[in-house]
Amino acid sequence: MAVYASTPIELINTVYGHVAERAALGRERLGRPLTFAEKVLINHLRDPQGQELDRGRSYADLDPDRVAMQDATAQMALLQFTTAGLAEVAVPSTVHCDHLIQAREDGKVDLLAALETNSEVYDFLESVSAKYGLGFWKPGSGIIHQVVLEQYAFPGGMMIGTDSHTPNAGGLGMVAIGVGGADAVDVMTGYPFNVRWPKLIGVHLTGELSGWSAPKDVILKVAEILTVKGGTGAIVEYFGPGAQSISCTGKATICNMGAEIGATTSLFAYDDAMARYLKSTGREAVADAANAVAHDLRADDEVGEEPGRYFDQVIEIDLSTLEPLINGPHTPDLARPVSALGEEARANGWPVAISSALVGSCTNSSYEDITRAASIARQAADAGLTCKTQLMVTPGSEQVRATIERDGLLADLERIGATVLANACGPCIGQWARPDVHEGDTNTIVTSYNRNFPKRNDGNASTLAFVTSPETVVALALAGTLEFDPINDTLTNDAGESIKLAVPVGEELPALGFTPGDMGFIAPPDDRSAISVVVSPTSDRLQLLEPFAPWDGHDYTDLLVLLRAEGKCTTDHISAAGPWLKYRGHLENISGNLFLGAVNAFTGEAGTGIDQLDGQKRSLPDIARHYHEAGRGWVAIGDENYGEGSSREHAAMEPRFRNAKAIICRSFARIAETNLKKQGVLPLWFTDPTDYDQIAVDDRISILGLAELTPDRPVACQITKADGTVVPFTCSHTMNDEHIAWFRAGGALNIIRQEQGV
Ligand code: MIC
Ligand code: SF4
Repeated sequence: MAVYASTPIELINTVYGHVAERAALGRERLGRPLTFAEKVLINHLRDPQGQELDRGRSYADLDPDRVAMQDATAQMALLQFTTAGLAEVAVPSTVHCDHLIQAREDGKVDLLAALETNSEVYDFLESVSAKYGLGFWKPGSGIIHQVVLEQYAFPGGMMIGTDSHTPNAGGLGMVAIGVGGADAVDVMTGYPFNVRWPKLIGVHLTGELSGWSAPKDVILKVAEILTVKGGTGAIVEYFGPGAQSISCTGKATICNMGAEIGATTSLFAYDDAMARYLKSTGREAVADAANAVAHDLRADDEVGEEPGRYFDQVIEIDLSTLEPLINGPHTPDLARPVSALGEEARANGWPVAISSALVGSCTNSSYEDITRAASIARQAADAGLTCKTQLMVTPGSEQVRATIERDGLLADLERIGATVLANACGPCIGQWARPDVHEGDTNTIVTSYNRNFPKRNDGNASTLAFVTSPETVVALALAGTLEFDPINDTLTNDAGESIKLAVPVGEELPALGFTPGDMGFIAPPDDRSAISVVVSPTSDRLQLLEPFAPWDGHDYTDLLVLLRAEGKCTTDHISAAGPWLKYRGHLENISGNLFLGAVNAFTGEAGTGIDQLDGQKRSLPDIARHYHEAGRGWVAIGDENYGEGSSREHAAMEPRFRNAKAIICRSFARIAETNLKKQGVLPLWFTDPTDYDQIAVDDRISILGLAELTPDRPVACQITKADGTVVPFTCSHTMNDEHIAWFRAGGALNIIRQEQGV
């Protein structure tokens, strides 16, 4: 399959060719007008006539137009793909090298270091891409979501990506869904993408942003309203006059962070701002094609008139009254006005002095973002101010970096002391060699990123991260303290003068157009027969996968309890990133981080437990290995929204590899739950949430009636207490017949392998 550096217009025309007809079919089937998300989904159904469309209940089979993977998740996805017996991927797919570059000095030095340290992994990804027909974006080309927005996303399209922030492309009107690698393997092998037919949350935007308020504030507000699990199972569709006043990249920021509320995805309807962005990024033909079907690239008119009839929930936001917000620490739904943070920090004993300020990431590194941030830097430098703390800038793509360099914006930021890092994730994902702060040092950082879980940026659980817009990050860096409100307070320069910052001014798009820089795209060669993919058996970074064993047909009895996770148990708690990213292609080695961040109720600390085979206290990955080697199955117990955050399927594959049979929780985040199903681990929900409290360290858990596992029917379980008492309890689950088949086969991949005759 030919894969290019951007989506070919022929592919887009094919999608647009049936959009009107499919929308008409959708209206007929549902007997009502459609929202935009529904139109896109119906246009990508494998069986548009027959597919059941019951919101929040049916599982739907969809055919996405593309697959995108970043280097930290692509390794496991492609290791799985290579065992499926196909000669090439069935849909256009790309790999983007962005997560493995460590921030140490500056962009150039760090990139060179990464090329050396990660050469084995990059070579693997490049050769596997070449062999199976995927496009390969080299290290330095940019962060997956920015590159996708600039090159591949198109209004009304649908894609999946092995990263939770894939919904970034919703800023350009795409249904873009973050998934685990196994879902990507399905689509790359020609199977449909299976997802629950989503509920719909409408966000009605009125008014217009002004002053210090930015698109970031829209999503911080939505996250505050919906909380980290409020979007689960839903698509968030933004609409109303305010939506049209936000730039395409601003929309992308809002959709990107929809991952933080657990939404399946978020999107905006096609409008002029998107057309302008398409033209500016060299895709005039896409804009023309979209204009021709514009009517079906937005909701039907009735939806805007009476949103309550078409959405399951409607949120109203008046952009004119939206204040600049900042969230954190430790959770993305804890927002308050920037002006209120200083006092709150003092009251809570959070350090008000800022130890580092970070701008950029896949969320906030557009041309417009950087112009707004640079406008603050420029006036500050002119007034004799410099940063009172370290300021680091991560451009989202090489195209943005080259353009902001050409236009003098990087120079503006450097004048106040900023360092420009590589076009990569860097400190957003723990890839930050930070000499100034050590484990246990309580300190405050501000970022324009999206997540702020403990250990997320620098691996130190005592770092408190607050998330806000890029321009506010720069203002706070100039002040060096959380006790600064850029709207009302002043700064003092070396001459002792009081300086009031003027409101940030941005440019939506570069007047001179974008300059591509060194793009770094490698298309797969036409003749791929001679390409071989080598994985050294002695490598500590890559390991070929052994298929997991199928279910043996027996109930699970007397499973050990590895831990009872207390409070948040995000994928960062289950499978930490940072230094562990280097093992993303080696299942055995990465299993050394299993649950290291999870607070275990049985020890009261993160990452430790009591080994039930010998009574010793040791690390959770060691205990899991011990159980595995002893041939004992186990369960992990979790609280609400287990697996919140990222798409990394390592959080499901590691327990599977170490012999977990089930994860039993009060509730699950969508991707984490699917990842467990895909690998053949049972995700079970306590029917009575208070049962969570009664699980003790020395309990044994049995899961019964597995031969009769049925959709919508509870599963009988029991606890055997240390004194022999048996306490029955039940769990529900969300498995349909297909998911149950995955469980029986020992994982979805085994079914693909059987069907391919491997
Ligand atoms: C993240 O932001 O947590 C990541 C790192 O991009 C992850 C993917 C991963 O763990 O590789 C995500 O968001 O899915
Ligand atoms: Fe990379 Fe951070 Fe974006 Fe994840 S959230 S893709 S780590 S920049």
